[in-house]
Amino acid sequence: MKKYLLITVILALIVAMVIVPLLSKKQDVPAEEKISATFGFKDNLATKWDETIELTININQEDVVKLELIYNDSVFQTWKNPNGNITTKFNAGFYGLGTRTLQLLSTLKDGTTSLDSRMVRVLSDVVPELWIATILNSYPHNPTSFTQGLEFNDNILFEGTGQKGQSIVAQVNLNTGEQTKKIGLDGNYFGEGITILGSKLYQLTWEEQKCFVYDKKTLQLEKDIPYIGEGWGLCNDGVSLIMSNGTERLTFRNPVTFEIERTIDVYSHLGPVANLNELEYADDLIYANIWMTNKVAVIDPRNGKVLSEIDATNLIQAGRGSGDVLNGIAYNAKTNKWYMTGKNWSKLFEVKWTKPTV
Ligand SMILES: [Ca+2]
Repeated sequence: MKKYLLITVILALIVAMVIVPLLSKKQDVPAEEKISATFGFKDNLATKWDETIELTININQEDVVKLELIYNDSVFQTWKNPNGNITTKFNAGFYGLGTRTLQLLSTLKDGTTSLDSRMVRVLSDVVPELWIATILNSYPHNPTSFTQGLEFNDNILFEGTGQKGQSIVAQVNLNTGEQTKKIGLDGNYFGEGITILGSKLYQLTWEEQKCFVYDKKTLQLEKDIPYIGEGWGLCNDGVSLIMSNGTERLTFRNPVTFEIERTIDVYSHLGPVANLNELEYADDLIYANIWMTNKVAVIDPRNGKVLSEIDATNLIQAGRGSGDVLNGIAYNAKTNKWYMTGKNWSKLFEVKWTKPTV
């Protein structure tokens, strides 16, 4: 009997010392933080440019002494001792198109605060018109040119190309496709967009974070300017350089210092238009190749709204051959003519835009 009693006591001790503490051990998960005031809508919010919406705010505790509505890090509205739920009018287009943060900061009597934070996506109020690119004339294009920038200046065609070891910037004879003057980049650089402003030709690099500045007549390299991030397409409005980086964002830069002056986020009525690549500026509009598509977005430079979308599928069938994607759009202001090509295409086209017949 004593033996069984001993075993029973040992088992009881094991249960008391090991199993019970294990079962009763407090969970390490902190108590759920209570948010004193919350937005009435679920998850995040999508709204349109210039659309005024009604926000409902739920007050979840009685001792809230201050409530602040914060949009894009600025306090838009403040309530003291809010009583009951609140409804307020709000226009998210204040900072233009794009994705921003909307927050409710509530302060309790004892000074503790809590935050309800959401994302707001402001879409364009414009449904883009659909245009079709049709071919007017066909010219030879060097199929070894991995086109990254295409621009006319004083009736001369300039082209910048990519790929490490093959990147160049060149003056090109439109009729023959011959590169009449060219400069090759060091093999460490992958050339991207080009544009000409004043007497300078600017050429971006993809990941090397350097913009090369040349004399536009001699193509002699004068200097390079560092920048942060990727470089894709480049154009200018006569004052600022306008640069794409593969997202929906276009950055306006000072041509001397390369400092950022402003940015716009490019949106249609459906959402952001990303992968913006080669650019062209004409008649107060920005034209942007959309990488990996047959499309060009026509953008209002003031606010990033996509006004039209050009379908260039006709060009793919006629000129791509074994080449890569459509990329390269240039306007000749002297002749009022438009040109497009693609990476390693054997043809470059004079084009016009037409609206499709229904
Ligand atoms: Ca261009």
